[in-house]
Amino acid sequence: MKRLLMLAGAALLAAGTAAASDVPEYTLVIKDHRYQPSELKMPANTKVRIVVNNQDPTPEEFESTDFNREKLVLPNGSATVYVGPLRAGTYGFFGDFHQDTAQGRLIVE
Ligand SMILES: [Cu+2]
Repeated sequence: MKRLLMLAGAALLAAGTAAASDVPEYTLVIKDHRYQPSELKMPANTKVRIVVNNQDPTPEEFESTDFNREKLVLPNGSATVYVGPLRAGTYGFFGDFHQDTAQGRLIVE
């Protein structure tokens, strides 16, 4: 009985690990208050992970009203944001602290 429970636990753990690594990951770099790249293509109806890497010496906030996310990214730091699943379309995002230059969009198709 004890052995059976341990096996069940191991199976759950393995399933969790597989699910996490199955999420497609994209990287966005913030440099000179701009997103690089400024356009990210990603699959429709799929949950994705975006790692936002801020290479500026000032904080930024990764934000989108189109897909409703807001995440602070520390100077020379990274933050992870889960997005979607989204329907096909174009979704804007911006850096809340430098909206004049930090603009980008997701092309979901
Ligand atoms: Cu904000």
